[in-house]
Amino acid sequence: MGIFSPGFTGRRHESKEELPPGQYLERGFPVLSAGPTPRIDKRDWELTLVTERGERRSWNWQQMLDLGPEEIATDIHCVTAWSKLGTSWRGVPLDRFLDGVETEAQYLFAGSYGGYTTNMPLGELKGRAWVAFEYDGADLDPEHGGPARLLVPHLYFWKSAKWVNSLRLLTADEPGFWERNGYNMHGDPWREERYW
Ligand SMILES: Nc1nc2c(c(=O)[nH]1)N[C@H]1C(S)=C(S)[C@@H](COP(=O)(O)O)O[C@H]1N2
Ligand SMILES: [Mo]
Repeated sequence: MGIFSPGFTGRRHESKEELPPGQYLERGFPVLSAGPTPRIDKRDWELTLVTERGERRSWNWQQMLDLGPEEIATDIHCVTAWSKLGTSWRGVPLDRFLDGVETEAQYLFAGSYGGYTTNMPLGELKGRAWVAFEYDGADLDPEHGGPARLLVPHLYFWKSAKWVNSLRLLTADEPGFWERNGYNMHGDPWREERYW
């Protein structure tokens, strides 16, 4: 039932315009951070991908932009039960970072400045995950993960690691910060995969 318009180049609209079970509609944009907000200058920002064999690739801010960002229109769902419909973002698809990477990995383990981590299955992220750096036409606020955060809107929002700076490819699943504290290893809001 999702709306997807592949003909409209450079823009992705993936809003179901519907609330998953147990969610309510939020008009504001709550901030949920497990610790203090790190202040990372774009000039110092770096993202590192590490494969299961220890091969590494890194991007600075400009190199990340050179991968080709796109507009994203999507709904987001927090496990604390708020959802926002039709939010607008700009970000680089995860697929671009994985281009040409040889891997047998089945899981992505994202890490952030400040130490936050979260895990998710890699196979379902094609076309559905971004490194996002703009929200609603403006630079992403530090409180919301700026300069750049992961955006994985088909899973509960705790999987969208703010201040992302590492992407580890794993062959065996590993719990991240909230997953070690009882949150679901997958986190599909349509199946209410909230906790273990
Ligand atoms: N680095 C980091 N990323 C994080 C979090 C966090 O505490 N630290 N909280 C997660 C949770 S539980 C949610 S609901 C969303 C909240 O994002 P927001 O503060 O932009 O609403 O970020 C997720 N990403
Ligand atoms: Mo959350």
